[in-house]
Amino acid sequence: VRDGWFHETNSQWPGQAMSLRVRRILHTEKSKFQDVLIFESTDYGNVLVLDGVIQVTERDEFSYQEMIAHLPLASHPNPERVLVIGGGDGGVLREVVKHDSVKEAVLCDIDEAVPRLSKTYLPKLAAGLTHPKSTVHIGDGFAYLQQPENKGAFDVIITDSSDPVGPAEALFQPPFFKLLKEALKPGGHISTQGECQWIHLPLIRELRQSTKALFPVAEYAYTTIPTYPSGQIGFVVCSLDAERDVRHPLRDVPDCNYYNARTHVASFVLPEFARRVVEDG
Ligand code: AAT
Repeated sequence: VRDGWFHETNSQWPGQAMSLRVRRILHTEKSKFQDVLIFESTDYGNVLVLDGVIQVTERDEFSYQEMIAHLPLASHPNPERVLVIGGGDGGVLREVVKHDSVKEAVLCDIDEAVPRLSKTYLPKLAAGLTHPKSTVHIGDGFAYLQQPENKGAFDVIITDSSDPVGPAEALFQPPFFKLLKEALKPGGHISTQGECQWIHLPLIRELRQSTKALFPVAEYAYTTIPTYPSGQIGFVVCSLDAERDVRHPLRDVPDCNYYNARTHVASFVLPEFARRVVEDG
C-alpha cells in the first residue's frame, strides 16, 4: 500500500498492476502459510489479499464464485457430495449449497487464517462456512485427497486455489489431477481455477493437456471479473463420463448475479487467439 492505494504488482503478470484505493487497513498478519492483508477499499468493499495477490473483493466476488461452482454442478445430473479445495473465505461453499441435490459440502483450505478472518471481514462469503450442509477442514488439499477414505468419495470437486506460486503450486500439476480423478465417484466432475487467457496461455495449454490425458471430457471456460489480473479468470471443467456435456446446464440455479443458463454456455466460447492454443494444442 502506497499513497493510499493498493497495487497488485507481481512477477506472474509482469508490467501490469490492478490498483484499488484504500479507505482503511482492517487487518494484517503473517499466517503459517502466507502474508494476509484485509483492507476496506473506497469502491470495491472489503478486499482479501494473500501474498500481495487479490483473492476477493466484496463487489465482484460473485462472478468467480458462481461460475467456478455452477459450471460443474449444474451440468452434473445429481451432485450430492461436493468437495471444495481452497476457497477458505466460504464464497464457493455458499454457491454449492444452493443446489437442492447437494447433501454435504466439505471444504479443505490449508490456512486457518482465511476462514477465521472471513467470518469477521467477509460475512456474506463466510455464511457458506457455517451452513448446515458444510464441513470445514484445515489442511493441504493435496494431502487430503491422498487419504484412503477420500477415494471415490465425491460427485464434484472444485479447486478454488490461489495462484501457482506459493502453497498452491502443486494444485496445478498432473499428480494433483490424478488425485482429483481418484477422489471422484463414477461420472464425477471437477472444476479448477485456470488463470487468464491474456497472461497465462502456456500454463492453460498445459492444464488442458494434463486433464485431457486423464478425463474423457476436459474443457476450458472463463468469466469476467475486474479485480483479477486482466479482468478475466478461467476454469478447467472435466467429467469422468464421456457422454456428459459440461458446456450445457441440466437445471437452473436460483439466486445468482452472474451465472445463468446462457452465461454457462457462453463461458466456453473462447476468442480465437486462445481457442487456437487451448483447443487445438
Ligand atoms: N474464493 C477466493 C479465491 C481464491 S482463495 C484461494 C485459497 O486457496 C486460499 O484461501 C488459500 O489459503 C488456499 N490454498 C492455497 N494452497 C492450498 C493448498 N495446497 N491446499 C488447500 N488450500 C490452499 C483464489 C484466488 C485466485 C487469485 C487469482 N489471481
